[in-house]
Amino acid sequence: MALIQIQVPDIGDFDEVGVIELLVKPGDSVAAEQSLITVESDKASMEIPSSHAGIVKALAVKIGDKVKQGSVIVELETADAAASEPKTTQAPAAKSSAATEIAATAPAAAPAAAGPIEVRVPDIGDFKDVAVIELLVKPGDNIRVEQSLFTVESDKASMEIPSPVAGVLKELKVQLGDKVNVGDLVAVIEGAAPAAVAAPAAAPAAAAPAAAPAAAVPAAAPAQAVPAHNPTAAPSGQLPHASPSVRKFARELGVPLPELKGTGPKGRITAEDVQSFTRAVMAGAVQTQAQAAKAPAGGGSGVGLDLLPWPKVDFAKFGPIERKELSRIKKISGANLTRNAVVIPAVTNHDDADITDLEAFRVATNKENEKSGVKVTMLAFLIKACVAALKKFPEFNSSLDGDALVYKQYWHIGFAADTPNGLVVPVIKDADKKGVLQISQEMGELAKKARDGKLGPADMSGATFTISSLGGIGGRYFTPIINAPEVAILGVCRSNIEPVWDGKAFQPRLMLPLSLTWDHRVIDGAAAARFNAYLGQILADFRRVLL
Ligand code: CAO
Repeated sequence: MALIQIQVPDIGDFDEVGVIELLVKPGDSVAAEQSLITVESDKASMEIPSSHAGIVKALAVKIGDKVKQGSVIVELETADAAASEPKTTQAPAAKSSAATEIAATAPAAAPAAAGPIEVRVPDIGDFKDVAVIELLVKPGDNIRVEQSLFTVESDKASMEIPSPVAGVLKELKVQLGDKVNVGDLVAVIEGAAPAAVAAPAAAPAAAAPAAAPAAAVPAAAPAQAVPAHNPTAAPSGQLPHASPSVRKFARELGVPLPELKGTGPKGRITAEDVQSFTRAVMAGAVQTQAQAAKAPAGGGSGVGLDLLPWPKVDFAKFGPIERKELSRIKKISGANLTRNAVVIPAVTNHDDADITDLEAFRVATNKENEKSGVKVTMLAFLIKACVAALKKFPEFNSSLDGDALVYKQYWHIGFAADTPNGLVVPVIKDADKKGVLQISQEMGELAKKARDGKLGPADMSGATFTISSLGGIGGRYFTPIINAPEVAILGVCRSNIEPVWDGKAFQPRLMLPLSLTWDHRVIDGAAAARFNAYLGQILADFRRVLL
């Protein structure tokens, strides 16, 4: 074991930057390269990663502190047995230095002559292919020296690319989503007359969080920020004050950050702000500017849920607490689940299927196939049975698109998989064309990939119907939430031997509890009851799949 001190690496010409977010706390185990804190200047916010893996012993900074190169931020206990004396080490510079270099280098390239001037991406350190996430100016705008032209973002830092010269923007050569690298031509500026070209300023001084990105867009060119960022709810001309990870989270959910009021220090927008805004929009309590623009004249129905604010409780008043960030998967799936729960008029039908014979067949098949290494699971039979029911009741395999229903001619079945980081839904594609053995094998592979965090977007997209099985764990019935834009989901719990009346006597039968949740805008109760009944018949006698 060794105790090391992680210091702020070289952050270029920034004297001091404000700590705006603590991403770890004492007792946390961190991986090498895991972000420890977020710092912010007026042009960039960046996460400072750990140089080593280990356990956080102490945080040497708190929110609002100013740090600079060499400031100790964290004391880390590493597994390294070599050193017993505390030693210091700088966090890897590559993750955080780019932002400062951009701010420092671009203005340094300032030419003083009039005429078209090509602006190129300055040295952005080790970053490659950073994405353009915000355009801050448009052709025709008058640009001042050091005025930010656009924002780029990596997974650890977001940074604004400033203009090295003053003049009129003739051409912006990048679009949202473009990836840029050092040296790329990004803009052409018609330089002002030499007298008017301001001398290149030194690298922007680090600013207090209060003056963070909000102050980065000069007042002279306020509404030239991205139009979508110009709602009445946010002060015009201000960029939302949020860390890169929060910006990314908001973008993934389609949340317009400028419309949020930050509750973090100095009005910074936190991940929780993004979540509660999403919840409020989904509940109809709040409208985004885009929604308001689309609403028919005279407004909507006028029956928003008018929810009370989320209760704010100081839990620590009542006993010891520990605060843990939600995993990335939970943050994303939470917002999706909330939308689906709030928007869809969902109803759940519960039923039981007699799987006595099917289970006997499954056990026998597994005995026969013992050597093959593939275990046939009940879930694989359920997938096959659901495909048969979806074919008989096609509206369960559809999606709503405005006033139309899209019937899919393919049967891709998603299954909920529990992983240490949260719930994911891998998809068995073309389940109608596959046998139970192949489905079992694919499911095993996908479930392993899910647990290892290796599922790609292709593994999780395209489902037409989802099954959520808690059969291996327990329970009787539950009410699964539909995975929009699908219109139904089947929840399955643990089978039990139950007494079933056969007309003469009670017989012990293995009964599987089914919970089918369906979208009442597409499906009605009778169809749902028929779907469950048909599914039950197939599971009771699997030969029906062939009919
Ligand atoms: N009734 C009784 N036993 C069942 C059963 C059922 N309905 N379904 C599975 N089992 C048994 C299996 O036979 C197996 O027993 P053996 O080990 O003795 O053979 C055991 O339970 C474990 O099954 P499994 O989990 O390996 O396989 P699975 O096909 O049931 O599930 C998977 C695979 C990936 C779906 C599962 O691991 C999982 O993640 N389940 C949780 C899904 C979830 O969280 N849903 C909730 C979503 S809403 O929040």
